[in-house]
Amino acid sequence: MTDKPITVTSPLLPDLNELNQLLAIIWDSKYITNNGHYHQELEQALASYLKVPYISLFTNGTLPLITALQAAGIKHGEVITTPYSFVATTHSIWWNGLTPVFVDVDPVTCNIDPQQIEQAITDKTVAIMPVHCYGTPCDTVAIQKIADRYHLKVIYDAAHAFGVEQNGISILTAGDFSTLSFHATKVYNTIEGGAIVTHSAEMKQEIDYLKNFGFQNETTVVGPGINSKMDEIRAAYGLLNLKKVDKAIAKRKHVAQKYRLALKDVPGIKMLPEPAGNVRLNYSYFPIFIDKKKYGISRDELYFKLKDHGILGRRYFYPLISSFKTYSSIPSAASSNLPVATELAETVICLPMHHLLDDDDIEKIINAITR
Ligand code: T4K
Repeated sequence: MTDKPITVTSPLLPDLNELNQLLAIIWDSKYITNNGHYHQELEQALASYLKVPYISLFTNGTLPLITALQAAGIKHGEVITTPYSFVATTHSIWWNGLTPVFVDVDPVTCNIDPQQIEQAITDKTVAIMPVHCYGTPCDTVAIQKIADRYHLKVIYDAAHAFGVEQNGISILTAGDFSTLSFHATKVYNTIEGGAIVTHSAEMKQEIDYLKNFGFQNETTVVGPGINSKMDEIRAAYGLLNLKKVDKAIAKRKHVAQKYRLALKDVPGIKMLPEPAGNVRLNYSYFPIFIDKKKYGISRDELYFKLKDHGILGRRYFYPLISSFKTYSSIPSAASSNLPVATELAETVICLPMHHLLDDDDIEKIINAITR
């Protein structure tokens, strides 16, 4: 058993010798960014691995959200979104000068509730930005029906949903755009990184212009783009990590199974149900929800007790985005409008979940919770 703190996650790292070999090639080529060889190779490899038609790499997972809204041509209006996410989701709406409209989530999946989406639509609504929270697929069919009925764009924040599939089809093909994060804390990482998945070569082209200042060629700028390109070093790192990601996901699945078995009968601890149907999960997070009355102590008491034992879970996603000062004056941000999300945020702890946890670590975590 290790005395080192057990962190909520640990980055998947490529083999250092293999990385050094690729670095030597990059050094030799002196081509280190701007759609270089490894950038192109990683885009192809990811499109194939993720079973998506078109993907554009980015330097993180926030700029794809900002850029997708721009690529969708949305300049004014309201975007319906979830408050139960990482703050980058809503920030991307704000950075585009659009108004976020928060609606409540489903208590079972933690994802945006389609019925609530429909009720929040006004004549200013232009788009929906759902999140596949913890990698659990949203109700993409219901969301698309609403989007079609009201002519709305759908931009999925799929930061947690790398490799998630339903009936053999990538969840990233839902909506108009899906965005990914390849941050160090994610199932698959390029240190920092991200991507947009789209449906057409034309849209990929548009996105590729926008992530390179809007340059179409040496002398033509098609729009006010930004610089959000991934460099060659991280693309090479990403290619190597792609070879290891399946094994890492399998290890995460093992951890999830152990947690499920050990915690299923603990009074006052709720876990997400395994999704019905043929879903390939990525086990990116393992949230538990604490009912103080039944468990005996509150979420925060447990959170800090675990910390004392060197177990560093995280309260993703507390506080709710809608409760941050930046957003709290928006009418839809009132907690009375978001009772389910408020409850989830106040009761959640994400347990350590990564490929390096061994059975002793898992036992230590389970003992600390069940004792
Ligand atoms: N949309 C959604 C739904 C997201 O969840 C995120 C990001 C985004 C959009 C935006 O994507 P990016 O622009 O970030 O690509 C983390 C991540 O920084 C963030 O990427 C992630 N979501 C969010 C949920 O979590 P922190 O502040 O909790 O991370 P931090 O630094 O406290 O790390 C957590 C633990 O991970 C540490 O205790 C130890 C371990 N760790 C972390 C790093 C960075 C390592 O072992 N090595 C490392 O290098 O935000």
